[in-house]
Amino acid sequence: MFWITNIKTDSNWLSKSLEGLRKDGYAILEGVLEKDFLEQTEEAMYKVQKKIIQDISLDRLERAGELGVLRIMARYDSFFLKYLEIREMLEIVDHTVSSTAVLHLQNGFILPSFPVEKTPLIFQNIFHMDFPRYLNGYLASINVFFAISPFTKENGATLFVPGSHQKLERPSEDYIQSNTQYAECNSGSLFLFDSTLYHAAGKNISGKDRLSINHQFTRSFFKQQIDYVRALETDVILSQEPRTQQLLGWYTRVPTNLKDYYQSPEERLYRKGQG
Ligand SMILES: O=C(O)CCC(=O)C(=O)O
Ligand SMILES: [Fe+2]
Repeated sequence: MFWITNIKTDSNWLSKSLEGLRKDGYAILEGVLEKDFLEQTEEAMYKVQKKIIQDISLDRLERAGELGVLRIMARYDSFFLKYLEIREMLEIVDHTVSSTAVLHLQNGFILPSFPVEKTPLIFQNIFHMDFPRYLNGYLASINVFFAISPFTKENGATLFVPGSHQKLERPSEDYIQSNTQYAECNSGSLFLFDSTLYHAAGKNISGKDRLSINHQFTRSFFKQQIDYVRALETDVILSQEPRTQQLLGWYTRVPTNLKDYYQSPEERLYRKGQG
């Protein structure tokens, strides 16, 4: 069974995706993002890419051995915080890592095209888990990956191994080779997966960039990869929806002094029930 459905035509999209996630470690939902939102995203991603290159330099980015990864995009353009308001994504988060979950990371990808057989082998395109810990089947982390470009075999649609999630051992290379699937889908789709699922970027040989945005959400007591509360301006965080603040880690801050520690419950930096 290939778990793919369209939220516009399937009123059972949520239960189906949760079933896919549990049984095979993934589900694909089409029809989540509208055309104008996709266009805004594309424009904003290229602008952020320029700013990151200015900030960090191409040389340093190349030395990091990544392919078109845009980290902390929201620091360069708060437009990307709008993703944290997408209803379908929030419903999925609520039903998996809970309504108190935090954003572990939000990364954009402008995956470049290479001539056939010329794609460098790096972390992104070697099979891996994004949450490399097996906790006796406990679901600690999920990924929500948006296809901003259509995802095709030619442009490097994410590859994944169905059923490889929540396993103590890495599957053999033979098993990976013979069971790999492509997350082929229309632009505006969401590829949901258990972060212990083995996956990798495909090879883009289409001649055009493949754009996408990955989100990883964890239970609130895992450390974020990026401390978004410190990465973003406080004003920007305070002007967000309470749920966005929650996801950014506003209610899971760690006190540094006794005044903060002894705050009244509603003013505390770390709120009760963050489990
Ligand atoms: O770009 C993709 O399709 C996957 C990238 C990935 O898995 C990662 O960067 O962790
Ligand atoms: Fe990954």
